[in-house]
Amino acid sequence: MQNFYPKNKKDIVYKVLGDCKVYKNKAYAKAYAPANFALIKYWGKESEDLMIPKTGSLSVSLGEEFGTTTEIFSSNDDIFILNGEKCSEDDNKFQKLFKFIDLFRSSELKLKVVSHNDLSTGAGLATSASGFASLVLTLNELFFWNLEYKELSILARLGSVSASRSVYKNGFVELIKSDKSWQSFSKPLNYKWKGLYVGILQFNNKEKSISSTKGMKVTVENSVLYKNAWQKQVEYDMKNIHLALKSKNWKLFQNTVQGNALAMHATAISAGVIYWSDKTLKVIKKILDLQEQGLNICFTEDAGEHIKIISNDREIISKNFSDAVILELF
Ligand code: 2P0
Repeated sequence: MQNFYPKNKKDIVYKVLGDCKVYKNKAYAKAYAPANFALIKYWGKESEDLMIPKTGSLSVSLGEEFGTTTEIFSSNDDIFILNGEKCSEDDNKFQKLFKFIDLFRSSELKLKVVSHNDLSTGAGLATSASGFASLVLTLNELFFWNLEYKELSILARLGSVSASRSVYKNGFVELIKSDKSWQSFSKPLNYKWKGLYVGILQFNNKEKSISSTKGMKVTVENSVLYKNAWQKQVEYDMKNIHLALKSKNWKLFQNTVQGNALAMHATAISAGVIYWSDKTLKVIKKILDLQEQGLNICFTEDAGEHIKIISNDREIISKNFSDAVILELF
């Protein structure tokens, strides 16, 4: 894959699929991909056309229970059913989905796509990640591609950068910003941390007011803090998160994860992109208080008002946040 300079997504698709690019398909395929949440955030694109992130990122996948299941049927018409409801052709979600599928199919092939999210769509709980990852895994079945996970992660990235990390069902995953940046891909990491819990605190089912795609674009264009500091922040945090995961060093983990989330939101806020609500702030302050008392608890927050609480003691989460949906990560 030397000296290849793609001009658009289709060029990348041709390069990745190579010989697989033959238009034959099954009548039906189905696959699941988990949501993931980032411990070291992706925020900002180097190229929007090629979906290349400015930096690497690192996440944890949420396993079998929190993700998206996608089924695809061959059909007489393009149809998209999301969480039991048929999407209109004018709907942004319908258009985004089929624009993506167009990268892979012949113009005659019509498809019915049925997707179900376990978490609220568009609320900042990584449904776009699990959505595009499950779509790519389903297309891999439908079109007999038999691709490696690395290649699937590159294709999922073309739908949504964070989807690249969601092709892996469990564990920690790193998106590597490759030197040949069109090839940026995700890989699973060997670290395991038994007894690590996450509590998802979802305040409502509303879609976020600013999409992540727009929020990060506005940040990249307008935040001086982002321009001067974000890349350095990620490099620093990436080193520390690897050390923390390797040695299961809670304090280093807490400071790194929380610091990275706060830094991401600081850059966004400095550009006027605010995802926090009063509830978010209240929970953050409570967690900081609990840390002052010496408890092992920290938080992260993505592009939405909801909070993910992390602890190595389930009871610390359940006692202090009775509304949190808690899952063990390993
Ligand atoms: C992440 N987020 O690393 C970061 C942290 C939100 C905050 O990836 O434009 O839905 O489709 O690539 O992947 C959300 O952004 O955005 C996201 P696009 P995406 O998880």
